[in-house]
Amino acid sequence: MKKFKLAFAISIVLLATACQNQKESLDAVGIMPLPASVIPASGSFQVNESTSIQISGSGEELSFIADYLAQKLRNATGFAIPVSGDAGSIVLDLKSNSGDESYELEIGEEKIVISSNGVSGIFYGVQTLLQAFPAELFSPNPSNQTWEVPAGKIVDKPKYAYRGSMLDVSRHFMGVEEVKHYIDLMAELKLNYLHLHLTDDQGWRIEIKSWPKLTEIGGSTQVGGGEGGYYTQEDYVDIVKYASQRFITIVPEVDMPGHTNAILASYGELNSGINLPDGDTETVTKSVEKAEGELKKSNIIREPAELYTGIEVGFSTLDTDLELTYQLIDDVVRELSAITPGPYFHIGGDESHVTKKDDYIYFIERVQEIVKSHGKISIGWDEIATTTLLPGNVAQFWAMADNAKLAQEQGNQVLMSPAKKAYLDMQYDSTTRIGLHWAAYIELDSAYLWDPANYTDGITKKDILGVEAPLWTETVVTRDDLEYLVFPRLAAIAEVAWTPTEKRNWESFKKRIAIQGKRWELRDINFYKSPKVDW
Ligand code: TNX
Repeated sequence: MKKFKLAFAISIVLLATACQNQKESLDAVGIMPLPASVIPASGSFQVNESTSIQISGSGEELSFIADYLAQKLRNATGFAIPVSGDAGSIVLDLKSNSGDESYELEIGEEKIVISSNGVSGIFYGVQTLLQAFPAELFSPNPSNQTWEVPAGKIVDKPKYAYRGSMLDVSRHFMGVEEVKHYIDLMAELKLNYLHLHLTDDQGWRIEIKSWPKLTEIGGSTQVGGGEGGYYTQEDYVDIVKYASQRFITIVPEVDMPGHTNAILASYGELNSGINLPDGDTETVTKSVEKAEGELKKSNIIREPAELYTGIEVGFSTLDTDLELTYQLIDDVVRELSAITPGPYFHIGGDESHVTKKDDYIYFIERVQEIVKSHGKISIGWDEIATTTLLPGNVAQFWAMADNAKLAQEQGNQVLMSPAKKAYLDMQYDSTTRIGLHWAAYIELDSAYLWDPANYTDGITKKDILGVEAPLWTETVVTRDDLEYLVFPRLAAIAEVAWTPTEKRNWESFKKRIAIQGKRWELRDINFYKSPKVDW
C-alpha cells in the first residue's frame, strides 16, 4: 500500500512537471505569425515590481518602442516598468540602424534581450515577446497573476518585404480613429504596408487643396447614401505618422481612369458624359454601349455626373483626351506625394470597362510618368501590366494571371492579392451575414493554405514584392463588420507573408489562432469563430 502511495505521488509530480513544461514551452505560446526559428529552453522569466526596460542604442523610434512595450506591460501587470539607458532586465539592443527587419529574442531567467540591426526588427521582437506572455497581457485591465514567459531563443525574419492590407475607405468611409485601430491590429501581426483606397465612384476621401470640390461634393456620400466623409490633409498626416511609429508605410490610392464617378460629379468640366451612374444594371450597360463608339466626343455637353451610392463597378471613366484631366492628376499626385513619405503611389487602373483599350494604354503610361515626376513608384491593379510599365513599378495581381505574367515578362514585380485567397471582403461561406462571393467563399483554411510563389504559372519568389489582403467595403459599415471579415483571416495572410513556406503548417496555425483568438477576445475584437478551429 505504501509503495502504491509513493508511486502515485511520484506520478502526480511527473504529470505536474510535464504539464508545466508543456505550458511553459516557448514553442507552445501561440506566436502569430510563426517565427523562422524557436528554440525552447527550461525555466522562465518573470515580470515583477523590479522589472525595467533598458534601451541600448539611440533614436526617437527606439524610445517609442520601449515606451510601447512598457505601456502594455504596465496596463496588464500594474508594475511601474521604468525605461532608461541604465542596466535593466528587458534589453532592447539596437546594434546598428540598417533598416533590417530581422531580430533575435533571447529569454533567460534573469534577462530578456531583443537585438536587431534595425528599429523595425526591435519592434517585431517586442511583438513576439508580448505574445509569449499569457493572453491576459492583451487585456486593457490589470489582472492578478504570475507574468511569466518561457525561456528560449527566437531567431526571426520575414519572408516577403511587403506585407500589407488595404482598406477601401471610399465605399464606406472610416474615420481616423477606426484606421488607427486597424493599424494597431496590423502591427501586432508584423504587417508593414497599409494601402488606403481613397477614391472610387462612391466617394473621394482625401482633401486636395487645389481641387476643393473633390471632397466638398465627391466626399459627401457613400454606398447606401450615408453622409460619407473625408480626411483633411492634416488627418492624413496624422495617420501616416501613427502608422510609421508602428513601422507601417501608407500607400495612397487614387483609382483611375475608371472608378472615377466622384471626380466627375465634383467637376463637370472633366466629364465626357459617358457616365450614367444610376446604379441599375440596365443604365450601366447603356453607358458601356455609349463608350463603345456611339458618342462623338465633339458633341459632349460637359456637366457634372450624379453622385453614385450603388455598388456596380466599371461604368465611369476619365476623359483621356482632355488636358484638364492630366492637370487634375498632376495636382492630386503632387499634393498627396508631398505628405506621403513612403515610396509608393497606387494609381488603380482596374475595371476601366468604358475606357477604350488604346486610350487606357495612353492614359496609364502618361500617369506613370506623372507619378515618377513626383518621386514615387507606381503600383496599379494587374490590368496596368497590359501597358508598358516603367522599371520598378508594381502590378498588383487580383484576378488575371495573364496580367501578372505580362508584368513579370517586362521585368516588373508583382504584389500578390489573389481574390480567391486574399480578399477579406469575400464571405466565409454562403451563410456569412456580410461580404461578397464573386471570387470565392474563403474559409480560414483556404486563406491560409496557399503559397504566393506557387500560385500563378511562371510567377516565383523573385518576381514577388509581397502579399496584400484588401478589404473592400461595399457591405462593411461598422467596426464590428470590419473586424468580422478581417479576423482571423488577416492572421492567416500575415503568416503567408512572414513565415518560411516550409515551416508553415495548418495544424500548428489552428492551435496558435485559438490562442490569438483569446488575445482578440480580451479586447472585444469581433472576430469570426471559424468552425475549423477549436476556440
Ligand atoms: C473588384 S478588386 C474591385 C473592387 C470591388 C471588389 C469587390 C478590384 C481591383 N476591383 O472595385 O470593390 O471587386 O470584391
